[in-house]
Amino acid sequence: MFAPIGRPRVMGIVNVTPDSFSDGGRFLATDDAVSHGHELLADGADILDIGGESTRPGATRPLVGDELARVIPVIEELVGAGAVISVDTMRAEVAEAAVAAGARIVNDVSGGLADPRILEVVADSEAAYVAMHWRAHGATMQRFTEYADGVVASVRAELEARLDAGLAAGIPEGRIVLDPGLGFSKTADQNWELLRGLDRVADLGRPILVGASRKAFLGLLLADGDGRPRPVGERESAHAAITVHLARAGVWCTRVHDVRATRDVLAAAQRLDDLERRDQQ
Ligand code: PMM
Repeated sequence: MFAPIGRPRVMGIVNVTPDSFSDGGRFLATDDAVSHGHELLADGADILDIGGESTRPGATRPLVGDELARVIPVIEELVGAGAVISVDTMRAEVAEAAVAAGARIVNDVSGGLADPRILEVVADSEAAYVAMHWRAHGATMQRFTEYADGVVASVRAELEARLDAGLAAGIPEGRIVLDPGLGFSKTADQNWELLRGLDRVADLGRPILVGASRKAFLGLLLADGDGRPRPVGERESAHAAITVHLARAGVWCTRVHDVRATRDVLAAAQRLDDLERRDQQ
């Protein structure tokens, strides 16, 4: 899963939620989520990230039983189709059931802070663990955007603490991935600073995953003359520039909604990089 392939892995997002800001709950039904997963695989997704809890600012949390009912049948189906599955959850119970159903990655946006037992669940499995930078649940997260040492140094330090917590729980270092958590307790400017400072997070020595796709900071960047943010579905061309940046920064994985567009951008960037390498020889 971590062998170099010359480009970032592309993780396609399958949100099985009624209130996700980016796809508006279109994939709530199991069958719809599964067929969306198949589409993303056909578009070239390396990994599918299946989540049953919306983390949008202000979102309320689902009951654990509802989260399980949303994600487990979808994971079972898509594992059966041979896909590499990541489960997007902050809950140990959901992570445990997902891994039992064949998920190979636990993507925990809270980095073990929301439910620390998740670290033990991962340690007892063979799954990889994505620890994202996080400070609070969606209802309050935008109250916590103060970074005493500047956003890059603070996020780096807080992620290092999550890495240490994962190691202390027994997760082998080689299975841990770090994510700066764009949009989670971050202002738009702070997201840009983090994108610019990715190498300082990468120097913690772990593979990096980044999720920028369709996020609000892109909507603000592309706002119209009256300050109205660009609608969620119309942010892809700006995201393409970020994809090139992520490829150049050597990130392990980019988490996206539009897999096809992302693979296209990566193909073009890779072609140019190949020529540059040739000319340097
Ligand atoms: N963003 C969202 C959800 N899960 N997981 C990781 N590792 N990184 C992210 O940036 C991330 C995530 C929220 O975005 P969505 O509602 O569009 O899925």
